[in-house]
Amino acid sequence: MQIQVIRGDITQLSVDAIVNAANSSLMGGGGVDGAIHRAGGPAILKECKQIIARIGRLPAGEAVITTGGNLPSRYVIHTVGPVWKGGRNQEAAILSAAYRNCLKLAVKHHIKQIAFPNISTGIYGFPKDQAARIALKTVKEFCISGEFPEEALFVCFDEENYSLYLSLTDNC
Ligand code: AR6
Repeated sequence: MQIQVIRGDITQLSVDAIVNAANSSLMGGGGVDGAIHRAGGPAILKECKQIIARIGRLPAGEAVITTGGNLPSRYVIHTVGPVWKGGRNQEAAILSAAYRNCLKLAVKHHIKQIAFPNISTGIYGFPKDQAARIALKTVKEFCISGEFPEEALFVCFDEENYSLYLSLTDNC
């Protein structure tokens, strides 16, 4: 899998799928979630409501897929990262599961390019350095497990995450 690090707004990307750092209600929120729903329009929320009617809530670490609505990207994969509570509440394992389950959904839907925001590192307060290491390790390990998307993009919105990802990958 090719791994790319870029800085910018994930809603502007034209890829097969972008990932949303949502909450368990899937009803939208602030941060990247708010930006995706604003830019993607009501079709995304409509599908989220149908999913929630079926499953109740999306547990942290799991992922579901909807249309990209008005976004340049075809799909949105919604996942829920862990809320940081000090690090002894399975936060690392849940964050890793969130990335992994997005990748599994991508494979299932023949998605070749998947773009991730820095899940949990905003409102949910996960330390950025640890989160970046977990994200990269999970994506790399996924490649050993069988089928995988051709390209994973890490889209960093803030300078701190961007510098971290660059320092942890080869394209620095
Ligand atoms: N494009 C890419 N990354 C972005 C964008 C954007 N347009 N906007 C923010 N980020 P956050 P969380 C980055 O808070 O921590 C929501 O209310 C941001 O700089 O969006 O997983 C949900 O509904 C940060 O690095 O998500 C949940 O309630 C990263 O995205 C809660 O926030 C994640 O920050 C989820 O919190």
